[in-house]
Amino acid sequence: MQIKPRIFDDNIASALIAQGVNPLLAKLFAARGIVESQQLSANLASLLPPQSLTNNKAMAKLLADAIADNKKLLVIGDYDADGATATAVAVKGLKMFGATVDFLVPNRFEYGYGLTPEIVQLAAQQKPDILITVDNGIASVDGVDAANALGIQVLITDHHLPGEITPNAACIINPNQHGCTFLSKNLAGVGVMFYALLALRAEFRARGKFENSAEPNLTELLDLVALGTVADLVKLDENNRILVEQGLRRIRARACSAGILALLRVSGREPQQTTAQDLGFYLGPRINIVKKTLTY
Ligand SMILES: [Mn+2]
Repeated sequence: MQIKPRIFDDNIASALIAQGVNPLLAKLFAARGIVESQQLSANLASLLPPQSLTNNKAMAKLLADAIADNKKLLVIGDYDADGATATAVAVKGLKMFGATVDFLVPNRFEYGYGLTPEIVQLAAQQKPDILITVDNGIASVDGVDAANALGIQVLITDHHLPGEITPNAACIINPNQHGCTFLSKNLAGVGVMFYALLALRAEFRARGKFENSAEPNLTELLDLVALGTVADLVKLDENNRILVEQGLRRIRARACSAGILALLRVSGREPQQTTAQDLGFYLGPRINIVKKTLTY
């Protein structure tokens, strides 16, 4: 075994100490790229603004129009932990705004990965007006063409790196697409979908939809966002750390999905003491394993 010391800048560590950070922690934080104590905040108010994700405003308008027109939405997910939680966040979140929405998680071995033309054929049987991909879609050039040919609009939410050609979708949000200026490139698929919902709520707020009714409380979805983010092994940068910490707090307070409580139970974990490690090593694998054993 080799022990490799992490290099840190003494000046930064000293500045953190001056800002009230414990001296040992200051060194550890400095070695992990923290330069000011503000970055340690886990407040939701410190999240990057939803409108700063390129195209998210346009996405929100399309979703708000679709919901207002009572269009039939179909979420196209994936069945690893990020894809599954992104699907759940999409369906639960869109329903909070009154959407008519269902989901389809295709068998990767039968239909391939992403929005393939085969999956579009399968989805078309449900007669959706709009397909919304979560945690996939950025590479689905042929699938989006197939959907367009059938008159089905496609909205892509993804975080994977794009290829040279991007699909001809009505809207794409992806922090890693060319030209996206969003400051965190590390959102998981579930985080991207959560950001779409934050922008949608802002759009409906601007349209006066909540003047006589309560705004949906999107923080109720953060347990799932935390699970997908940790299980997908994306970098826990400042923005992701806020999402995960807030989700963990909800899980510890048992203010979370019944599914997460059930996974904790079969894992022999106490909800009150849930850590990111539990999400990564006990819960995530219990969702991911399904893709190897399930034949549906
Ligand atoms: Mn993912």
